[in-house]
Amino acid sequence: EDFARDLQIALAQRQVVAAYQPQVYVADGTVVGVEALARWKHPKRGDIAPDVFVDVAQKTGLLPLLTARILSDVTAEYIPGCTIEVAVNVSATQLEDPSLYDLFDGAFASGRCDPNSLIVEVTESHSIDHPERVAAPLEALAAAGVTISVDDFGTGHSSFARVESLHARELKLDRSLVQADDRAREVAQIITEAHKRGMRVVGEGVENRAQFDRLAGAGCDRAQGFWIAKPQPAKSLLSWYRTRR
Ligand code: G
Ligand code: G
Ligand code: NA
Ligand code: MN
Repeated sequence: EDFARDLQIALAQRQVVAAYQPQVYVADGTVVGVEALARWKHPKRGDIAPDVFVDVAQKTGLLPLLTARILSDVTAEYIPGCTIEVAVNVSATQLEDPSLYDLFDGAFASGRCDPNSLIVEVTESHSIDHPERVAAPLEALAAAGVTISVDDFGTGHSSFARVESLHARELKLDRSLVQADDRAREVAQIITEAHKRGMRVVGEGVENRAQFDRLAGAGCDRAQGFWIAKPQPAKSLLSWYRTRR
């Protein structure tokens, strides 16, 4: 309806933009990369969170346009020679669309997006009904050098079997695990199991030092969260980065 039409216009007019949240190595706190997160700067309603409009985009077939919009920002903000990793989100349902790969291939062809520095985070807002249909685009991305990451691990349907069927080399611990004071053992077990399988682990939603220290103690590779930095425009991220070093 109206909201869907607004979103379509917003995508075309670039009211939807990428914000970037840093990720750091847990071992030494240095910045390893950023996650690109969609933000809708609505002229009347103010900022609209992706939780709200990603659902609408999904129901109205606008997810490919959203991914194209975010990739367009990522390539526009690319700094030659900068080896920082960039993570972008795709919804699980998008994996069934064989043209997903073409969107990324277009970004690679621009020369402003290095597949070896790109992470594609698969968010399972809905379960994957046809594993055989999602395999092809993920395999193609992995073959191009992209790291597949499973988002929100530790909630819902996540399992190591599932992670392997998605060709993932990274998993992101859901913030409900990272923030729980009484789930440190569970977190440590997941990290050990991931490492055994050759995968790295990102802890997300780190909001204080205690949570960061717990991840460090459990051998977590990377961390992300408000305690490190909030999602922000590329420009302010650059000044944050300079003051940090
Ligand atoms: O930034 P925030 O925490 O509000 O994001 C909420 C959710 O929206 C996250 O689960 C994130 O994965 C999802 N999301 C953010 N940007 C995108 C995007 O560009 N595409 C898709 N499919 N999901 C996104
Ligand atoms: O996993 P997903 O892509 O859904 O998560 C990204 C979302 O989490 C973003 O919308 C971002 O704004 C939010 N986020 C990032 N860091 C934190 C944090 O430390 N605490 C909370 N509550 N949310 C965070
Ligand atoms: Na994500
Ligand atoms: Mn997540």
